[in-house]
Order: sequence, then C-alpha cells, then structure tokens
Amino acid sequence: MFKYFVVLAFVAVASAERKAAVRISPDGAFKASGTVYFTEVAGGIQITGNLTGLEPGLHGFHVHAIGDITRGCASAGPHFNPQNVTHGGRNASVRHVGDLGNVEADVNGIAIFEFVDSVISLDGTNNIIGRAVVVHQDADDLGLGDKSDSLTTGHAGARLGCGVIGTLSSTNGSEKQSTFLSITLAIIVAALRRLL
Ligand SMILES: *[C@@H]1O[C@H](CO)[C@@H](O)[C@H](O)[C@H]1NC(C)=O
Ligand SMILES: *[C@@H]1O[C@H](CO)[C@@H](O)[C@H](O)[C@H]1NC(C)=O
Ligand SMILES: *[C@@H]1O[C@H](CO)[C@@H](O)[C@H](O)[C@H]1NC(C)=O
Ligand SMILES: *[C@@H]1O[C@H](CO)[C@@H](O)[C@H](O)[C@H]1NC(C)=O
Ligand SMILES: [Cu+2]
Ligand SMILES: [Zn+2]
Repeated sequence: MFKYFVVLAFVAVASAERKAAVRISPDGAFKASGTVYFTEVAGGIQITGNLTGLEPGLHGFHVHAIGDITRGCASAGPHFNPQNVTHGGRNASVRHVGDLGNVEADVNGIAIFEFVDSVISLDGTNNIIGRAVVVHQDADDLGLGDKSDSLTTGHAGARLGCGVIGTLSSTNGSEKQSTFLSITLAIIVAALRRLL
C-alpha cells in the first residue's frame, strides 16, 4: 500500500511543475518553424527545442517582450528586458532576461537543443508566458561585437520565425503547493497506518 502512495506522490508532484511551450512559425518568406518547451527544473527552466528550416550555423534565440505576432515577428517588440539593462549572452552577468544566446543548426538546417537557463521564469517578474520567442537569421554576438546594435540585439539580424509562449500547466503556484502538501500528508498517513 505504502509504495503505491509514494509512486502516486511522485507522479502528482512531477506533473504539478510549471510547463510552457511555443510553436515557432515562419515570418514572411522565411522557413523557420518548430517547437520549444519550457519546464521548471531544479536549476531554473529547461529549454528543449526542435527547429527546422534554418541555414546551418548559429542563430540568435531570444524571448521578446510583446506576445503579439499579428504583424509577423516585427510586432513582438524588443528583447524582454524588465531590468532595463544592456544585451548579453545567456551566461553573462548583465543580460536581458530574454537573452538565450544562440541555437545551432546542422547541415540540414535543423537545430535540436536542450539547456537550462537560471534567469527566465514561468512566474514572477521574469515570467515569459504570454511573450514571444524569436529565432534570427544571424548569430547573436552576445553583446561582444562592435556593431551599433551589439548591446541592444546582439546584431542577430532578421526575424526568421516566432511564436507566443503559452502555459501547459493546469494549476498555478498556490495549487501546486497545496497539491504537494496534501500528498505529503497522504504519505505520512499511509506510513503511520503501516506501522500501527
Ligand atoms: C524535429 O522536428 C521534425 C519536423 O517536425 C521531425 O521530423 C523530427 O523527428 C524532430 N526531431 C526530434 C529529435 O524531435
Ligand atoms: C533604460 O535605460 C536607458 C539607458 O540607460 C535610459 O535612457 C532609459 O531612460 C531607461 N528606461 C527606463 C524605462 O528606465
Ligand atoms: C553556459 O554555461 C554552461 C555551464 O557552465 C555551459 O555548459 C554552456 O556551454 C554555456 N553556454 C554558453 C552559450 O556559453
Ligand atoms: C491560484 O489558484 C488559487 C486556487 O484556485 C486561487 O485562489 C489563487 O487566486 C490563484 N492565484 C493566482 C495568482 O492566480
Ligand atoms: Cu531576438
Ligand atoms: Zn537582448
């Protein structure tokens, strides 16, 4: 009996983690498309993506501030930057919240990637839900270039594709916490029953 409660608890807690996803669609004549998932993990947000229709090589990859793609990727606004600081790489101490660096496409134009970012979030000030993901034509210079837009956009060029990030979670933070508490309680009760 006890072991079933434990299994049930792990399943419930795992499925209570916040998740979000975005479907990337091509802008205009470009071909970039695919999906990106965002999942809460211990060190931050795990980002898992599969993009196709790119030129081989590095492509700037950012969360932009506005979840509006009604006029293509142009209406997604600038990089998501709630602290109003300069552009940087994803490991830089000074960066926009939305600065996720580059993704790399192989010879077939496919970028499969997975990394954890400790700055973006699925709640609070750095919440990316409802904002846009944009993949660019050129490499993001991570703010280290000498171009006039290195410290605002990383000189990453045209917007090849984009989409609006939506939640995949059916619960919000407080529900998650109460689910966790009630499951912990269930485990304790089950353990006590077993002892008595
Ligand atoms: C990536 O997406 C393409 C196109 O939808 C699909 O054919 C391919 O299997 C996917 N690759 C992975 C590793 O998910
Ligand atoms: C953001 O920073 C720039 C450059 O320091 C400054 O000119 C601008 O007024 C700031 N904007 C806001 C909203 O604080
Ligand atoms: C960021 O740092 C991590 C951990 O040190 C490293 O694995 C990763 O390659 C770095 N990413 C970039 C884009 O520099
Ligand atoms: C989260 O859900 C709980 C329970 O449904 C609700 O009381 C609370 O207002 C919600 N919080 C937010 C921030 O939406
Ligand atoms: Cu961008
Ligand atoms: Zn930026």
